[in-house]
This record gives sequence, C-alpha cells and structure tokens, in this order.
Amino acid sequence: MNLDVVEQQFEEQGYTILSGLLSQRVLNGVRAELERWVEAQALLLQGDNSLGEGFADEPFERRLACLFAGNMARAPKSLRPELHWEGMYGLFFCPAVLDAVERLLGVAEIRLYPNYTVRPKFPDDPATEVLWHQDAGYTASGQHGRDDGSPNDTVEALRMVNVWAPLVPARRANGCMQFVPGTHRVGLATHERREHYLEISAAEIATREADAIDIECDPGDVILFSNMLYHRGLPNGTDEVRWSCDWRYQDAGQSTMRSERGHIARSQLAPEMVVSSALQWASLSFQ
Ligand SMILES: O=C(O)CCC(=O)C(=O)O
Repeated sequence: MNLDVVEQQFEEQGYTILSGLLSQRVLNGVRAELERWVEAQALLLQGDNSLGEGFADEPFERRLACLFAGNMARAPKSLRPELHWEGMYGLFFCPAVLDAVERLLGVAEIRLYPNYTVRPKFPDDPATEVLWHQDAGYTASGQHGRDDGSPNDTVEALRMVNVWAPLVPARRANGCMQFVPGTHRVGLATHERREHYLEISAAEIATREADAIDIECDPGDVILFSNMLYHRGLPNGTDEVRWSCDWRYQDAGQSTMRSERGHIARSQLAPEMVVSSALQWASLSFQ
C-alpha cells in the first residue's frame, strides 16, 4: 500500500480502494462470528415455533434469507451492539487500515467512531436499499443526540474516514455501493427523510447522478471514503444476502456529535486508552 497514492486518491476522488488488504485470518474471524450469530437466529426462530427447519445446510450467503423468507418484518437488518465479539477486533483494529487512516486524518489520536454496523442486505428488501446520502447528513440530522464536548463543532469540520468492507463479493446485482467521485467537495447537501433512510434532495442529486460509479469489490478489499461523499447502497436483486461491514474513524480530539463516545484505536497521548486485544474488545460495549 502506497500511502501517497492513498492520500492523493482520497483527496481528489473522495475515496480509495485498498484491494486485498485484509488477511484470510481476519475475514475468517469475522465470518465465524456471523455464522454463530446466524445459528443463534435459527435457534431463536425455532424456539418461537415460527420456523419448521433451521436451514443448517444452506451456505452462509443464503441461510439468513431462508430463515426469514416470508417473515421479513422480523428480519434483523443491521448488527451493531452485537459486534463486540473477539472476531471483530482484527477488522476494526487492523494495523494496515489504521496506517492509512492515520495518514488521511493527519493525527495519531484516532477513535473508532460509535457507528459500526454489519449489514445483511436481504434480497429484494426495500428496507436494505440505502438511498443517496452523505454520512455527514445523518450526523447533521442530530438524530443521535450530542455529547457534551464541543458545542461549536460542525459536521463539515469533522475529520472522519468511513470504511466499508464486503464479506461476500459485492456486485451491481447484489447491491454494491455507488459513489459520485468528487462530491466530497461540494458541501453538505439537503437530506430529506424517507421511510427507511435519509435521501439527498432530488434537485441536488439530479445534476450528479450521471457521474455515479459502481464500487464492485471482493472480501479482503477495504474501501475508504469521505463522510461528505455522495453514496448509496443499491438494492439486492439476487437470492443471496449481501453481507458487508461499515465503520468509521475520527480524530479523537473532536466531538462525536453523538451521545456515544466510541473507542480509542490509536493514541500517543494516552496509549493506555487504546483497545489493545480481541478479549478487551469483547469486554466492551457499544457506547
Ligand atoms: O452497505 C450499504 O449498502 C450502504 C452502506 C452505507 O451507506 C454506508 O456505509 O454509509
């Protein structure tokens, strides 16, 4: 990984793709945790008598969709507090990802922002089609409450790097991300509330949508992008679940602009605050 290239692409386009960055060991660790969680969902459904079989023979890519077929109202669309599992540590605290983030943020004090999510994007489910937005639009919507740190912080002033990693191949057909390169420089757009998500106003997206590109990628790839970049997650038109994880890092000297404080990923000033093992991560909670 050439950090100069990473920085140049991020500055110019608003994103960069780190191909094949994650080791098989890290991917296996995440996958094992999710397979355990899917198994637990199967047992819960069986306990409720709402399921005849556990679909234990279905592959990871299909099992969750089989479990909740015809029962989508109950299907879990995102995992967040659940993610304090040992197997997630290698992903959220991956040294190579943190090296890139440190270069992009230009600071050695880095917080894992309190917004980390695994998304099982179900087939043909409008609730998992993520509409055009900037992550900053969600922060600005104020729906998360603020901490008491810096009342003068503005969303535009937040120094943040977003991360997205596929856990199965992500293609246009199963709902890969789309980006509009360069839009991290156009300022905060107007976000309007829709049924499931916020969406950039039709007038603001209309002039830019023609420049949208598909971000097709594979497990092991890591996408870094600006919290100001226009992006969306396409609908999943296949019969498999499009599993992915998205998380964010922030200059730890700044407010989270949420009631949660996140967790320290790197620090020279207070190294004792850094989450330094998988066991420690599993002992912490979403906060
Ligand atoms: O995974 C998706 O489809 C969308 C994710 C997203 O919008 C994000 O990570 O900000």
